[in-house]
Amino acid sequence: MTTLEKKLKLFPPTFQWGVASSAYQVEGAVTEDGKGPSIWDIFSHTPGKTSQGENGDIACDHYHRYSEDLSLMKNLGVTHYRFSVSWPRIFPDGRQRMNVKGLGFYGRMVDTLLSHNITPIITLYHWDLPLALQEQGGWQNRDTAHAFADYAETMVSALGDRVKQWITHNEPWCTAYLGHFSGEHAPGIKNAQAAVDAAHYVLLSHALSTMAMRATRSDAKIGITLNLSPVYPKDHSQENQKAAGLQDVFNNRWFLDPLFKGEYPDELPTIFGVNPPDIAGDMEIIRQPLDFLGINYYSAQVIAAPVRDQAPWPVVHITSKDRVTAMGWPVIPEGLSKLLVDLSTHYQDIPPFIITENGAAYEDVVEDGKIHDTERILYLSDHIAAVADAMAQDVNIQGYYLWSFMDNFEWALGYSKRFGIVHVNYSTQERTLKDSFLWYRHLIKKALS
Ligand code: GCO
Repeated sequence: MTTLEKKLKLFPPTFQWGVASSAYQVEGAVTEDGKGPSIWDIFSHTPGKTSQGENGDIACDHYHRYSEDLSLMKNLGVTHYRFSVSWPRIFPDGRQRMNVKGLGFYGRMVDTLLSHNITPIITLYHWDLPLALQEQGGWQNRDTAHAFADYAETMVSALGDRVKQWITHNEPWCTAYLGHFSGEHAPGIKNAQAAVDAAHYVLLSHALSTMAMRATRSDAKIGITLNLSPVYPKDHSQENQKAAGLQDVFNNRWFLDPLFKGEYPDELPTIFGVNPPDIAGDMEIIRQPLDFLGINYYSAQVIAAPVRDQAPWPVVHITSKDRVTAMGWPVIPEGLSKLLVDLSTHYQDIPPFIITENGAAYEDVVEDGKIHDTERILYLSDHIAAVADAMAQDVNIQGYYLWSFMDNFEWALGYSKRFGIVHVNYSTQERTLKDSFLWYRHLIKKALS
């Protein structure tokens, strides 16, 4: 028996063993059945924005092949599937005009999952904002928060009888920072004030939608998913601890503090050089009680202060690159247990956790129709063991969703990075099970037996 198998008894029978995906990364069919354009449709078609100009027009063609894909998922034996809804399929113009055909697609997905005994968990925003809303200022416009609450309410009214768990936003850090500061993601804005404002209105939209969904269905379980990355100072020197502290604000506390303390960290203006909007009453609204916190964990960082200051704030990453994924991300499983234990001690009002994403990209090689992705198996096994270690320290963790079910469109990196446990041949759309699929299937079976 492996060390991980010994730890499996720590997982309760109700534990959610899942896989995750997102609409724009897998669906394709970007103009089908009345879908409106999203900011990612435009961004990915703008020269120079994605690796080799790749886009999600076809992606894994999941919109047409969902039935085959969900059968594979049944074969995998997962208890849960986390997917996102494309907002512009439901509201092609951002608001008001509802597209019944778009809603129909997600209704079919949900029914198929339930017929396979797989419980759906839906993310409402995984970055594909309707273009029509971007044209009115997108996340820099407070009104977008209200449009989002209306969309959330529509979804819960339509599917809330069958879907009980809802995630408002996926990784607001990426929406704010990558979308509005570094410009690496749609809508490609590069402005500190825009980033800090977008973060605020995304948080507000999270809270307004949470209230609207609860008013519609009191049995809806609602959370938000943050990408969190713990920070270790290089040593105990004061300057390195300070640098690590700033990085922790940037990586984690920028969103955690408003959600669970009702305030922004004091250091935020030091990092961005600007203040968040100071609007009376917003912080109290943002601090809605939640049913769970979704955590996406990939890696951790070791941080030191640089010799000279560098923008936007003085820290340097010196994390060891001994063991890295194809993304160049260091493999640090113990960072996940540290994160979970630290969060539950530092935030008094924090709800139970669900690991909504964890996984790794590697250079997969297809040999005789097989993919022996041993590095991915090791990554997954070490991280699931880290979840068990946190549970052994009394941290309440309700689920683990592997990112990702199948290879897909990795945003600005196009199709160059493969995170799936199902291999996708993008020329033929053929699916091939990787060894990690077989390994995960075996693990889930053991855990549930
Ligand atoms: C994110 C997203 C996913 C990514 C995954 C790998 O974390 O960026 O939720 O859409 O594909 O994380 O980078």
